[in-house]
Amino acid sequence: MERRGRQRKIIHCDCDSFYASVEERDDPSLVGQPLAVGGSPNARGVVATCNYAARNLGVHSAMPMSRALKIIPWLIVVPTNMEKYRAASKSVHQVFKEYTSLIEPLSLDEAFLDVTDSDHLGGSATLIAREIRQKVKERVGITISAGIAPNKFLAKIASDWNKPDGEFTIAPSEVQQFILNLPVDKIFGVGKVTAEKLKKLNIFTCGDLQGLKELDLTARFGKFGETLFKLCRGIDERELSVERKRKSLSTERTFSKDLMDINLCLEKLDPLIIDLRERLLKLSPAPSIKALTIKIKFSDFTQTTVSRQAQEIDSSVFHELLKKGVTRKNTPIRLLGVGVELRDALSKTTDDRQESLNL
Ligand code: DCP
Ligand code: MG
Repeated sequence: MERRGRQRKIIHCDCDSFYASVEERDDPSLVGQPLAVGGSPNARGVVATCNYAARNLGVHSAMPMSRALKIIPWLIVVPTNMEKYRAASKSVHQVFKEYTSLIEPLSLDEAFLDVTDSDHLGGSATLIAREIRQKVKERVGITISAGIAPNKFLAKIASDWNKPDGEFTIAPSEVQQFILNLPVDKIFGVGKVTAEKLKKLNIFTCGDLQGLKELDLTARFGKFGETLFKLCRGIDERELSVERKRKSLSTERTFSKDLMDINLCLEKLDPLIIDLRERLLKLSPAPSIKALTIKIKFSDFTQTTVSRQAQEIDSSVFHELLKKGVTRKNTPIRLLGVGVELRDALSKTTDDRQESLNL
């Protein structure tokens, strides 16, 4: 892989007390008051999140609302309004997109950004993170914290370091020093059970963990031991899982003998349509079709495509498109293809007015 071995620049962004911040933005009288967003205490609801004023008094996410109210009787409780949070999330993610297309969204309020190849602000990941935080504040009206580091593991830890409304950079040269004192339970995958096991071995920090040989770790923790060996040294090679939206899907066939007439072409088209249908069914989530497309390559290697807007696979539409396409040249056909264009694509719209003929 090209990028392997290169020093990467990863930013982890995470909005602060997200739902609560959106509610405070929309009702400034809530600011500074302990506030919880979530289900009603009577209906055994739980705290989805709470602002830092409530956290400082001991309330936290996933706590029963009735318990939260026992801890802070004057706690203000606001019901969740997902529509509002989704809109805010969209605006936040819009800001991310201004800096890189390599984004791994983790939840409504959280994402990894790979800005290794970004030219913004002289390529400084710290300055990019700062500008993102500023823009989110201005445009969305909430605060977001950021962690900047050479990999996902460290970036995620760093975003929590100065929360709320903070940022923290772990430069490559600082990784070794930083990791030494990091408690082992900060490593993802190290839950209570593993942390307890390690404690019995007198291992509390990543520095302590570095004292164990890789073989010891795999003997004790299996495959996870290998991961632990790397993580406690600040090494995490995971790439971002970037969601790439499929814009189209197609299947085609080159024939061993050129097809001489339209009936033969129509006959060869049907298995291709069946294949396309099957491939579409395998896509998850089920995509929404925008247009059907026929591709024809003539024996002189010129090719043409014909498309029409459609919501579903329809053999008769493909047949019509084929008939239209073959009339464009009086030459035998060496390849036929069928395809669909999918919705939510950034590609140009395709309809009968935009047929192309690349002769
Ligand atoms: N959430 C939820 N139930 C949970 C945890 C979270 O409904 N058990 C929702 C509410 C949060 C949002 O997801 O606002 C984001 O989750 P985070 O873990 O990022 O928490 P916050 O953004 O609220 O706080 P923080 O400042 O710690 O990021
Ligand atoms: Mg958050």
